[in-house]
Amino acid sequence: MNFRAIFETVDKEVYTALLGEEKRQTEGMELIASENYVSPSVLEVLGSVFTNKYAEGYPGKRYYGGQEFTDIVETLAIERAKKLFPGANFVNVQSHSGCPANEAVYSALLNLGDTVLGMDLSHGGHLSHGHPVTKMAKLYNFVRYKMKNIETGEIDYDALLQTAKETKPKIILAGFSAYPRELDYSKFKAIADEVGAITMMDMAHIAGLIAGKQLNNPFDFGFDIVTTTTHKTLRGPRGGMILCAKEEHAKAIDKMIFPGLQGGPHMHAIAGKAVAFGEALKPEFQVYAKNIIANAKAMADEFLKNGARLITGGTDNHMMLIDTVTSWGATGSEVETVLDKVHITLNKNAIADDPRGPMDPSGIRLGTPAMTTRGFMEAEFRTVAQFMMEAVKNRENDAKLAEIAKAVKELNMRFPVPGIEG
Ligand code: DSN
Repeated sequence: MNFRAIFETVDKEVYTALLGEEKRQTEGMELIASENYVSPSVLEVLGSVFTNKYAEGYPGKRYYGGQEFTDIVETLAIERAKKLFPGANFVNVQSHSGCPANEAVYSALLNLGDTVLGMDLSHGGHLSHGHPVTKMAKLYNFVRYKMKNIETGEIDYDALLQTAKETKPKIILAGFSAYPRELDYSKFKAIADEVGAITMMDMAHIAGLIAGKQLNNPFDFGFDIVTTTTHKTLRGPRGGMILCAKEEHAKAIDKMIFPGLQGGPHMHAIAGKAVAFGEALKPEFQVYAKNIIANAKAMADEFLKNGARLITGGTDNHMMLIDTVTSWGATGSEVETVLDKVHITLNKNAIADDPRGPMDPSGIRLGTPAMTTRGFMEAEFRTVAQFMMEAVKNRENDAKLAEIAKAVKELNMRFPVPGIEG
């Protein structure tokens, strides 16, 4: 049966939007550091009958009947995650995404008013690490650490220790959504041990690079808890996951996910996680992870060679942060807008201690996971950097922008998007 043809006749409006999005993704160059393209198998199971099933509880202990196949896929997701991240002795795959995963950990392990020590947002931390606008910041006391040197990305571990001694955090939280360097997990662990804190890492951005054995696994350094999304470098469906070394933490977190914060798990997403984790266990995923980093380094080199200022001076992972005001005399928002015109998608982003506001900050963030999935290698990423710099330089010249847009589209069309028929 041709489901697509049926869909077209039953809901023309959504069908037309779907075609539009497929065209946008095919013609466009996706440089948003947190996005990726899932495999056709993940897409297939996400649109499958698993979406029909309620499965409150956990495998073998559910509140509804008919769980013989949901139990299989959830158990597969858990066991595969344990293999991907050795040291994760207990895994919860039911969290709907990254923010809820972090919220579940705080809610399970903290009392109201307890302190968490996390990375400052403008130095790379995430909203869900206690930014004042969030609900979590009203319930718990979040204190901050920062980079010591913005030009190298070195974290100020001395200040981190000092703050930890002064504020006695219950959790010390590593992890970020805009930081291009590797963390020194052994230093986090030593500081946490000194003040009796739980160690937690939010690896959402780099989960695929850890699974692909290109970056360090926090469990190897004695970390207690790791949270993640499953759809960034890990290349699975949208979703979250919480991994624990110790049973006492895992038990409290499982109870907090269900029934504390969520009802029925999204079984189609959990089945998608199982498929994606199976893919990530294959040797070719390690090659993919290696290419992501090599491509990011090549792209960073191309920007640096041309005089751009990169926050931390380069990258060790999949992402770059560029100070566009200093580099090109354009705000992050202006750069995002002009690049949209040439089919290149990325996001404006605050840089460390940014004097500008969040809707028009001083920089951009970009990354290589999505286009590496499509097959771009270092040469293509260097070309992309050139396209970007050309477009920003000619931002008032519509004829030149049209020329660049055509070249970008031509390059993209040579690299198909998985799951979209050519
Ligand atoms: N929205 C994600 C990102 O872009 O980093 C984090 O939640």
